[in-house]
Amino acid sequence: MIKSSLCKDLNIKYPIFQGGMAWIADGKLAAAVSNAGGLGIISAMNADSGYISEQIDIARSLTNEPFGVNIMLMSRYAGEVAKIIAQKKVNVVTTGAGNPKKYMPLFNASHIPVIPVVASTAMAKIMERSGAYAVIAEGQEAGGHIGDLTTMALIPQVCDAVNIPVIAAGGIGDGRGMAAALMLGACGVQLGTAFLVAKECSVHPNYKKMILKAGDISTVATGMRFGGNTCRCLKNSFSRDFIKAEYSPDATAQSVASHGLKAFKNAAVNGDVKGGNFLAGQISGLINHEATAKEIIDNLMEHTVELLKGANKWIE
Ligand code: TUI
Repeated sequence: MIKSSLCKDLNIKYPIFQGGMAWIADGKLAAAVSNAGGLGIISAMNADSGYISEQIDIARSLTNEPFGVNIMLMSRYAGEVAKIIAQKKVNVVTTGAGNPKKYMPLFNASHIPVIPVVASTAMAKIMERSGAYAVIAEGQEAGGHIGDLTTMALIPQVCDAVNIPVIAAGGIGDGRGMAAALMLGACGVQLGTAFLVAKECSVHPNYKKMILKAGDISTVATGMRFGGNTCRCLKNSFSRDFIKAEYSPDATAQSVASHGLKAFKNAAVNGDVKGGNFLAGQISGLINHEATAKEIIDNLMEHTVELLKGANKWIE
């Protein structure tokens, strides 16, 4: 068993979070991860509070364990979603793609721990000052919206910068990644891509097939030219056209910002192999078979413990 303050504070068995993947992480997947001892997370992506309310009810009907909701801060519904989360007393809130400062008083008053995703030490310190319970420090190996630093460089620097728990994300796909993250100073991990192929994940089967087929160099980051909207996804004709459009002389930051949005849903819901934007992390090449959320978590824990127990093989 791994000892982590997260387990006691959040009432979870293992310090493993499932990432709030847009159009993918629903109430059914979150409940399966929570039932397996991790922290399942429902993605609020660009949906309104009605959808989130429904997904919270679905998760509650499938598990008695704690779970969270991820608010995507660029969404125009972020405010109404925050209110529903507070009303329904969801156990944990994570946030992504921005600064959640204006929602912190609401969650602090409702005693809901807030765990923002950060991509820099500066943002981690701002979040600590705003009353965040912990931060998820996410490196650019992750799928979806990403910052500039790698997990290897980001985690120890964030751990030195703040006195709240740090959860590592980005590039973690198995026990080796989890053990390394703990060695870098994190007290838990968040995995997205690895849970995308969970049997309980309702994403379109074409999405799962593409992850299972992917290798080490199958992902690319779009939106790098203007910054602020960089997204990692699988290479396909959508990503090639995106990068071509991005680097065309008449491209602007605005034209690039809105380019990929509709295509997330097209990938996750319709499985449109050519026109979809298949968000995925660099560890896609490590994911080779479908398994239940419980199998994924048990395997992860078993290998992490085995590696950490064997770590003194390096000491003479
Ligand atoms: O949020 C994610 N990944 C996502 S969200 C998403 S849906 C989407 N919809 C519209 C536009 C963009 C995305 C697809 N993938 N990951 C968490 C994450 N947050 N990664 C990096 C960050 C981040 C980056 C900068 C958090 C804070 C931040 O601070 C910027 C600031 O405000 O200074």
